[in-house]
Parts: sequence; C-alpha cells; structure tokens
Amino acid sequence: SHSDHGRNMALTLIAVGEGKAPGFQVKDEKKLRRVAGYLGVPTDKRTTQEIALDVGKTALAEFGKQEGELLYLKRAPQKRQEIWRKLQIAPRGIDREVTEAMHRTTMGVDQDAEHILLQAMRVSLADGWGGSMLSTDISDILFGTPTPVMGAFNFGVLQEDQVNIVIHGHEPTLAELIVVMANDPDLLKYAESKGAKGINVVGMCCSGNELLMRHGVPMAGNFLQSDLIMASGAVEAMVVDYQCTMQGMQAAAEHYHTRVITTSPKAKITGATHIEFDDHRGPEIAKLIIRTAIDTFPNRKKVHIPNYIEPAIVGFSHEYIAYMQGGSYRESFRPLNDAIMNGRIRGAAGVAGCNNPHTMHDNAHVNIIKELIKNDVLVVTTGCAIAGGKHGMLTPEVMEFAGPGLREVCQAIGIPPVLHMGSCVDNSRILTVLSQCATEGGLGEDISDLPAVGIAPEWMSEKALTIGTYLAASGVYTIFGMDSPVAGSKEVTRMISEGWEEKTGGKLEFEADWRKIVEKSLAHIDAKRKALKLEEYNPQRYAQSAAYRPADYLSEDDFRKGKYTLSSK
Ligand code: NFS
Repeated sequence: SHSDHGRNMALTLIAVGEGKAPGFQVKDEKKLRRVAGYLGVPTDKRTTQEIALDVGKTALAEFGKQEGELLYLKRAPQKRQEIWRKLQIAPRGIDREVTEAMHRTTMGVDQDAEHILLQAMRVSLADGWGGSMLSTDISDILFGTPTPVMGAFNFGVLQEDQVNIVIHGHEPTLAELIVVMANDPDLLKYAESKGAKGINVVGMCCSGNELLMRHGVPMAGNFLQSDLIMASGAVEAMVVDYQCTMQGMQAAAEHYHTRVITTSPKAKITGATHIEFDDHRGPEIAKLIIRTAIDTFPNRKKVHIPNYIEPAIVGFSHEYIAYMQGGSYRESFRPLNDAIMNGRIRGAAGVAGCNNPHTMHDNAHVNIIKELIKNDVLVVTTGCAIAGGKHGMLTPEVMEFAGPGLREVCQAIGIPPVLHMGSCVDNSRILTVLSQCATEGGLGEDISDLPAVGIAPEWMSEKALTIGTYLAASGVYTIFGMDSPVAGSKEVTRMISEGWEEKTGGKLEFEADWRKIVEKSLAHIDAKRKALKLEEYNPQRYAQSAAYRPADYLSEDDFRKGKYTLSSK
C-alpha cells in the first residue's frame, strides 16, 4: 500500500517533468538534486524539469525492475547491505517481491515457514527502503522538505462559523491543492454567500500529517477519530483517497450532513460522492471538491465542537535533524551520537503506528512516550502515534518532564524530547536517521548496534506489520502492542524473534502490556549500550544541570496522571 502510494508520487513527478501537472512544481530543488544523486540521474547543466522527469522515471522503474537490487539499498550502512545480500533478501524490484510473495503463499508452493518469512522480509525491505523512501523523497521534492512549524491538534481545530473540510487518507497531492484553493477569493465569496465566514481545511491520519508538517495545517485527529469527528455536526466534507478509512464511514455520515468524498481511482465507498483526482486537472478538481463542501454548509443541524485543542511543534525531517545539530555549515549527527555515547541520552525510540478499537484510544502511545522521555530516551513519532500531540507532548514545555540528561540536550538544541517526523511512509525518514547515526561513528557500524527500539503499541493495519518487519530486517528490535497474528504458532513466534535476531540483529515481538513494552525497550537499550562499551546510564550525573528549571505550572504528579496540558480553546 505504501509502495503503491509511492508509485503515484513518481507518476506525479513525471507529470511535473513533462509540464502536464498544473498546480504542481518542484518546490525543493536541493532535494531533487540530492535524490538524483542517489538514483544516478545526471544533473549537470540540466534544467529542473529535465531532472525531475528523469528522477520520476527512474523512481518508477524501481517498481518494475526484475533484476539487481533497489538503488536505495546503498543508503544503508555497508554492513547492513552485506547482511541482506548474504540472506538473499535484498529486494530486486518493488512489484516483483510482492508478486513473488503472492506466488509463494499460493496453495502448494513455499511450504517452509522460515523460507516464506525471508520473503516477507524482502517484501518489507522493498516497501521501506523502496516505495516508502521514494514516496517521502518525492513528496519533499514537490511540496518541500519539512522544517519545524507550529501546528495544533484535536477536534477544537474545527471552526463553528466556517466550512470545515477534513482531509483524510494518505496522498499529499490533492490535499496540497485543496489547501491552496481554500484561499481562492471566488470560493471564499461563494462560501460567504452560503452563510459561512471562511473555509477551514484540517487534516486527519497520514494526509493530515503531511499537511501538518509542511504547512502547520491543524490536525483534527488520528485513525480512531475519523467517524467521531462527523458527530460534531460541523464537518461539511470528509475527503478521502485511500487506506485507513473506516468501513462504516458513509453509514455514519448519513446521520449528519457530512458529504464523504472519495477521490482515488483505486477506492470507492458505496453511497459516497466520487470526485476522481487526476493530476493533469488538479486545481479544477480541488475547486469542485471545495464547492461541494460549501454547498453542504446550509444543511447543518446541531453543531457541537468539543473544545479541545493542543499546540505542537512538528516537522522534524531527517534533513532538519542534521541541520539543527550544526547549521548548514556543519550539519551532522555528531552531537546526537555524542549525547548517546556519554549517556545524556540513554537511547532512542520510534513510536509509530495506528490506533486499534480493541484498546483504549491513545492510552498506550501516551504512556509509553511519557515513560521513555522520563528515562532519557529520545522519542520520534509518525503516523497515528501523533496521539501524543493531542496530549501536548509535541511541545518544548514537555522537556520539563524528560529525564535530566535528555532535558539538557533538548534545552541546548532547542527541541522537544518528542520529535514529530511525519506520516507512516515517513518511517523511511527513521531508516535514514538510523543509518546516519550508525555511520557517524562511535555507535558501532550498523543499525543493529544502536541503542534504539521501534514500537507500535496500538497497531491494526497490515501496513504497520510491514513497517515492523522492515525495521526488524534493518536490525531494529521492534515491539508491537495488541495481539500477535502468529500467536497460533510457537515456532513462527520464535522465528521472527530469536530467529530473525540471529539473522539480522533485529527482531519482531508482540507484547500487549504497555508497561512491559517500556521495560523491554529500556532493557534492550541498556544491553546495546553495554555491547558498545558505553558508559552505564546514570541519570544522577546530569540531574544538577544549571539549566534545569522545574515546571512551575504543573506538578509532576499531574503530568503522570495525564492532566498536564489539556486546555480549552
Ligand atoms: Ni499508518 Fe496512516 Fe494511522 Fe495506522 Fe493508518 S493512518 S499509514 S496505517 S492507522 S498509523
């Protein structure tokens, strides 16, 4: 799914290169040139458009490639690449690996669990280091590489007197155009003629993350809130492309005045309005969608917007993380590696993944993040794990509740202890950060040497499993909450844990209790520190930091109870 999304991004870039995508352009030329370098596309004496066309075509060719290796594998540490080659799991082409997996799992084909699981790793690597990484890169080229921006979370971002359009799904293309067109004077006038004071675009799930991190467009919520938000009676249009759209969405919308608008040629919902996106006619389609939302505004009945809103600092791309550690003159990962080596930062954790209706919404996400930062673990989040954002955890103020060493580093650099890195395809940014930490020096030579973990506490989607698998195949200890889909087999459970650890240095485990997830994460981080012969983690060493200033507005106890920031509009 993420790779197929990446394919669409490549097609849009090709259309831009051909001059056939009105409304779109190359926004980040520096990134275009860097990506051209990764893909072997010549840049000398060539126009932006020529390079864009070739980058798009080369990216697209990665999907249909039959032989060799994906070009982006070279972005992994050397040692990691060798492990993949030795295991024969270096992906050849993105589509080829998916097709082969479908073949091998057909009746009567591959009948050795360990062997099938190797192909599972190969497919997932194609997804992480191929489709997702290409998707992230092309999104940055077309819409800009994110840098920190102020955003806001939760239902309070809806506006009572405006036309509210919720952008839900995954692709940033149409979403970007809707944001631009919402400022069109004719459409604003049209909205006024229907009694609205403006047009308010808000995000949800991963499309929301894309808009949030590039423009600070407010984020109404994550996966489990996508039906609930319509009950506010204030959502004129729920615009969805594909993935993570609740199957009862249209049925729920029929109780309110909301129009569900599907936009992808790949996904329709019975009863919903289908306005298909085509990047050759982008602005026209974006306008039609906004018009449809405006026409719905007069049908409003009872409106109740829950009065919750939280500010957040978001948009930490891997480029910005390098930049913030030395500016453009000497950007690097040295300060971060040093902080981990001397124990100010104990380790790092990526908290990612979905919400799941089988568990209390956001509870595990929020508690795990709180406990990790308290224990000096730097946290990065993506996807619906931005749950922490709704609880005020993506603000620098939260550093007051971080452990003393982590707090010192955050104060020195001026960052929150929880860094928002974007949507789920942007887990590829985490792969890049891990590679850069591993090759910077001082923390071993490979991703599996790093004191780091990946966690998806409330996962539900197949996509999350793929992410967990490519993290494990890349050498990361990955812990999923909820239930294990392979719990029925002790042997397979062992294979993806100890078995994969022997092969790749990473492993995938399932643990339903969030407290145990924290315990296992810290134990793993400490074990990796020991293996690297780093100083033993000692929070007392940094507790005397002169910069430390206790929170004067909240007690730590309140923070632990989760009371600490929910504020009203
Ligand atoms: Ni990721 Fe995005 Fe959310 Fe889960 Fe779904 S929105 S791609 S799959 S539910 S984090």
